[in-house]
Amino acid sequence: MTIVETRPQVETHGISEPTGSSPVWWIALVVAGVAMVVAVVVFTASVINEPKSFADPKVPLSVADFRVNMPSRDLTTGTKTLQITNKGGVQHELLVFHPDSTIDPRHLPLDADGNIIEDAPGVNLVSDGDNIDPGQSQTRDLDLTQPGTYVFLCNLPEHYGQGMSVVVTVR
Ligand SMILES: [Cu+2]
Repeated sequence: MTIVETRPQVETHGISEPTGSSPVWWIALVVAGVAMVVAVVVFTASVINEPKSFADPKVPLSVADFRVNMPSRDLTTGTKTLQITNKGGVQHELLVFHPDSTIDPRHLPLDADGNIIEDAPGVNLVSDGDNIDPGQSQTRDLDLTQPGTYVFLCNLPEHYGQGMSVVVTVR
């Protein structure tokens, strides 16, 4: 009898000790909880505010094998000066299209070889330039006063199909 009674007493002490210090744990939990809520609110606010449009009138960008690298996929409206550098090992060009709502900007109309039909209805080529040799640059103005969706791409044979395009939102 005495041995059986002693064992539950020891176990009860073991449980009651942490319960006795529970105010400290509660404060720690509340502080941690508040910190988490603050962190989530700050993070959410930063995500909501993050897509700031690139507002500089000078837009530095590069073409490479086989990518178009923009400083941002969001640009403000206005007249821009494109500063294009060919960082690849072969010639590239930079075309800009302003497709209308009947065209999927990610799937511009293609010919049988997989190149964009530049004069297809609705694709609206708005800027063209000479081919750019590797390591060379080209500067030209681009009218982006109309908000909407634009596609920056290279349409040298098979380059579009290899991923040389970026869809850009102007607002
Ligand atoms: Cu190219």
